[in-house]
Amino acid sequence: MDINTVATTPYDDQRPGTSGLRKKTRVFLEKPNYLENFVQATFDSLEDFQGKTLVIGGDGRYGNKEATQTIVRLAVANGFGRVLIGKYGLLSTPAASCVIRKYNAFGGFILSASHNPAGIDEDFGIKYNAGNGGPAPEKITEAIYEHTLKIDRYLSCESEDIHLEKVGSTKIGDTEVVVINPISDYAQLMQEIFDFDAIRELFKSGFRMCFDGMHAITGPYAKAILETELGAPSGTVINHIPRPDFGGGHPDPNLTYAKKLVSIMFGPTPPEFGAASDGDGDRNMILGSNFFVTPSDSLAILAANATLVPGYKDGLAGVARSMPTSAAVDQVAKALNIPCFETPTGWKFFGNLMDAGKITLCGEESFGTGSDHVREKDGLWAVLFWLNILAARKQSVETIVSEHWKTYGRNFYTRHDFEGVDKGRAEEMIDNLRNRLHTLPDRAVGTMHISFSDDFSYTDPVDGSKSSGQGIRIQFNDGSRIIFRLSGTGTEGATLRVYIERFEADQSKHNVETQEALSDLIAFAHSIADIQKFTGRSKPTVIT
Ligand code: VG1
Ligand code: CO
Repeated sequence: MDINTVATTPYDDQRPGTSGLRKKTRVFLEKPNYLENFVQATFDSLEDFQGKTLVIGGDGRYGNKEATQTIVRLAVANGFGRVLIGKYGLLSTPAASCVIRKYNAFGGFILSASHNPAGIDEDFGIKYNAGNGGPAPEKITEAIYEHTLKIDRYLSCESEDIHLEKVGSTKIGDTEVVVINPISDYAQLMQEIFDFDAIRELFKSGFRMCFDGMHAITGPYAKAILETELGAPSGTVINHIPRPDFGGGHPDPNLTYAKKLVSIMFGPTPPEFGAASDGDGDRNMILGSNFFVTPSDSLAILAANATLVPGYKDGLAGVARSMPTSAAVDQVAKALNIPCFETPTGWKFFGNLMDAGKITLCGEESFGTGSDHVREKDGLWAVLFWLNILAARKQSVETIVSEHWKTYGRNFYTRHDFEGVDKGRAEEMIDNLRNRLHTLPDRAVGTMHISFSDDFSYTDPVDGSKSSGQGIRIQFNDGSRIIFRLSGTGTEGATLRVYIERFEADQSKHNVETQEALSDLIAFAHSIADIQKFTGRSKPTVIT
């Protein structure tokens, strides 16, 4: 088999963002060698992978299969010994992480733009995960970017397309290419962690739930695990067939985009439990009957109830949350007397902490929760965790949450997104705020005052690497916080995210509506950052 060295020219726009390289699908299709350059630049940043295993899988979006075939050819030409591919080119993000770990792979590519819409006019993405199953750390993503700026050739080979529809193994040159069942390894891992018997009993007793696959990757996983394995009635999983355009929807599991699920859970006869996941299966939204669980609260509740789950019965080594995530889990860590780490946004920062055994659970406010069972956030895992708790406590979702607030206090929390704003102006706004940070401390807002403000930077406690410019924080003396940062996952313009939090210990004040409970802080955020002046918007596009 001949290996070809193909001449190419570099692009200057391939720096991986919060979660890999995301662009309009047409950019991948129309810019010559756009995907090849990124994949070769990744290989060029890595060492000693000859003869080793590479995993490839994606969320099934438009372009997934073709990209898989291209990557196989590059992997063969670059000397990988084995390539593992999910059937049809599919693997949810957490399943890819599971497969990389289980088969001791060198690393893997995940083809996904997560919750971003899919299709020829929407988004595509690719992300490299390392041998621990987690997103490549900044050291590697920066090296990849450096290589994309100077690449002048890539290696490929001429070979027939792989039959992605059939589980089995073939050889191309010296490389073994194996198409695997994308569900079974992941399903087995879930069975090892959770009390499947208790959850089976729960469904047998008449407990009902609705899971929204949003026409993305988790549909088949949820069908196999919830319905076939755990005995939930057929029809429990809705929108379960993955489509290349995600059914024209926006597979972002929140109150705005998971419309069908929300109409069922807030309708006249809702089931006891509702959940949804995103395009690539790593996010989760948790609902009770007529009740929404904030992701930050969900993380805290999983931590507080972890010992009810067989996989965590011996307790937690520690927990971590991204900086803008509410401090609800900090309260639980304090009570459990375990460490709590605060990392920059994005899953890549949790990996080192898990590899070093410092944390067991972690999460983000953006509907991401996970543990050291893999090195990605995991949507269905979070749903099973909740089911395990519900089976053990035999209480409603709402009761579990309000009892949690009673014990630990409530962290009122909201995120306001200003989508599609002008990038230059949004950056100016952040710069302007950064330059005024030193003037803020001691400033009074109502009965509170600002105790400190900074531009968050993080030093990894394991390898000492430093990440700066991770978000403007304004902290008040009562624990309230306002955070400003720009999204790193968009493909058009900029998205400004404003995160607002207030701690309330007084139980009699726990039932106030969230936006109302935070209204003074919201108003202050608008005035201190001059949001209207810089973005032209007086109101956010999405409120979570
Ligand atoms: C967003 C979220 C972040 C998450 C990232 C990837 O990033 O805020 O918490 O880790 O998406 O999630 P940003 O930079 O747009 O705020 V996923 O499910 O899109 O891989
Ligand atoms: Co995702």
